[in-house]
Amino acid sequence: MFKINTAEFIISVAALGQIPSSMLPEIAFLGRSNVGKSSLINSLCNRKALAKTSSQPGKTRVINYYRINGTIYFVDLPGYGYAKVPDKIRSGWKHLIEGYLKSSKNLKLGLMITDARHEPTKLDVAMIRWLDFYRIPYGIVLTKSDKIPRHKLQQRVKDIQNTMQQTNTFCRAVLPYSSVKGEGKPELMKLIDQVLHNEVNTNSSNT
Ligand SMILES: Nc1nc2c(ncn2[C@@H]2O[C@H](COP(=O)(O)OP(=O)(O)OP(=O)(O)O)[C@@H](O)[C@H]2O)c(=O)[nH]1
Ligand SMILES: [Mg+2]
Repeated sequence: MFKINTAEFIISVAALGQIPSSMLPEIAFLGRSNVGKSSLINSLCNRKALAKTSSQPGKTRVINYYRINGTIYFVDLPGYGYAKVPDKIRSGWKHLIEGYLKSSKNLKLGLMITDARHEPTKLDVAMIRWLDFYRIPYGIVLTKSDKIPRHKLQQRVKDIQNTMQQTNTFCRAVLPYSSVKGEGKPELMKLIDQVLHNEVNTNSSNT
């Protein structure tokens, strides 16, 4: 089972040219602003403030790299879809996120984070299509699961699983998660472990 022993902040990147060249495998965290990407990183690493979190949307405006166990990178991407952001900044984020997805050769897994209380947005669906287009394996993580009644959560997981089975090939799992309660952590760690150790199961058709 994948276990996190050390986690350290490495670099914030505001432009594609600054992306570190490294051979370490990467796991990217993507999703709308304020869905809990940074909180998820802290929860996985058992740290309170490794990644900066905020109740104010739009906190992460750069790509943040964290090195885990000295051997892999967690990549915290800027949250998209926050309405109150000037167009110019928004298009800058889009450029950064898409540029990263397009060019990252070491990206092993995308974690697409959505708020368990809401259906995935149009932007989430667009992002999922991107991941499929670039043949990047991904998991869909329904975060803030502590804020929704059990039966609704189970129904949402089922609905998304059904949609994924019908349309997508690169989705590996749909997992509920609570960064407050730690729910979903073993399952997510297992998925990370699988992609890091079982290449056959990930990019096998990406030849
Ligand atoms: N109850 C609950 N609150 C959460 C959970 N995850 C995140 N939050 C809260 O949601 C807010 C946003 O969390 P962040 O982790 O900063 O979200 P983000 O996706 O990194 O946001 P940006 O950096 O703006 O893109 C904070 O107030 C968190 O405390 C969760 O699992 N449960
Ligand atoms: Mg953040």
